[in-house]
Amino acid sequence: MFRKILIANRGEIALRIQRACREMGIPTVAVHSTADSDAMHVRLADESVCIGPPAARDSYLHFPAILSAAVVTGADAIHPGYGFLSENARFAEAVEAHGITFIGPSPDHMRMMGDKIAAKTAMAGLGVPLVPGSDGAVEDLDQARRVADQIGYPVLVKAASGGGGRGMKVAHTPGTLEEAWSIARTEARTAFGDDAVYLEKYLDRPRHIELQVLADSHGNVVHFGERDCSLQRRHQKLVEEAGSPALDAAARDALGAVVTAGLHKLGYRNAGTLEFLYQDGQFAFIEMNTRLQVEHPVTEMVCNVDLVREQIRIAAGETLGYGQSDIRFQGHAIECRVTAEDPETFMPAPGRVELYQPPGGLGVRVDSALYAGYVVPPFYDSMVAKLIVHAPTRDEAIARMDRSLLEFAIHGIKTTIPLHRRIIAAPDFRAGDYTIHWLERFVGEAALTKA
Ligand code: MV4
Repeated sequence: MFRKILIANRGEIALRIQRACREMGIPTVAVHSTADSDAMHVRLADESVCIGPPAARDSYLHFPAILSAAVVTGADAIHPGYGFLSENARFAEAVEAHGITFIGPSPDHMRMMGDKIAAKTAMAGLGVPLVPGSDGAVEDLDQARRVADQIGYPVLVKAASGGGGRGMKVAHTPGTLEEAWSIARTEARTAFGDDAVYLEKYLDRPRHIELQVLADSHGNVVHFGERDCSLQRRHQKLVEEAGSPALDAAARDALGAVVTAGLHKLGYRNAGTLEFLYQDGQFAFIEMNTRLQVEHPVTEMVCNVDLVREQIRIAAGETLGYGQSDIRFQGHAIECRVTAEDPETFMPAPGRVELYQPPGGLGVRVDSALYAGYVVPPFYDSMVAKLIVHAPTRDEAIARMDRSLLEFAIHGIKTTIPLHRRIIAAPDFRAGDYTIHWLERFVGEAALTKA
């Protein structure tokens, strides 16, 4: 096992990783920018190193600062968390070049999944279902026209290096393909420095369902079921649930069997999440994330597993020690991501937390690095807390989330707690009847009734 783990992140996820390490008896090193000297992840770490000024590119993204912090403190492993350097293959290589273990997949697998075309090609070869589309990259507009005619409109032009919805353009008719094509390519070039694009059939009302997997370095691969992440606004997820209200056990088992067999063949290692669009009873793979995800707690609650502990054990070369039949799905879990934003305009609202009173009781979990007196800095992601509830049934989980949101008091800054209360009360949400477009309509309607 590792002697000391450096956590290359901040906020609630740095704390989450620290908690797993402490329970495993592994000392931790926190790194922080000058804006985070008073942060909870620094206060609770065994050791901390200041790695630079507030701008992430000069601190949390700065290879030399993080690597030197690991070397001087004698850390023998680095956990990247999510965001920042978590999916950076060059960083993983640099870590390994220093004789330090990167807690994650191999750099080659990270690079493969970072290229959406390579990821789709690999998954197709492994029997994972895809959205109908181009076979690899589309080189020019003529080829785009031929592919679009073949798969049928509407089509989506997507950037190979894309993410967060950037470099993605829909063409509803042949007459609009040229414009979609050139906008997507330009956006891809400016945002990612790579203008490679591909084409897919545009699905107009899918759910976003993702599957959590773990693989050890001895060929054992298991899945921990799905999360429904359809409730998003501008590619920011607000609410996630495990399992999906749209799936039954048979559908989950079938998808899980295909995916775990595929990743076994691929030789994948550590945690991974496969993203699917789900429409009309069909799954279509779109992307794979090679990191721990923000919403991992809902999976932990229904499967009674510590995914961070498992990531660390796998990176240290241990075997999983259990198989798919040992993994049971118990009850239902829901997560609300609370951000420091105006709940109506979504304007960032950093500032001083005057009072912090998290909810409690049976089946309630709060992952947060907030405390009374803390000043939320303006430089980073606005998420300040994840409220996760677990209950035997979905209806009971909804009731538990409702009362937990009522108990949750964060004073001094604006938060999205009031919006979460409205979402949880919405009949469509209660019925599990929503797609990736539901939330944007819901918040749009609210703005209209106000005006
Ligand atoms: C799609 C799609 C519809 N059809 N692909 C958005 C970001 C990227 N991860 C994939 N995305 C989408 N790909 C096809 N063929 C709709 C989206 C999409 C979306 C997907 C998941 C969650 C939220 C979304 C919001 C808008 C569009």
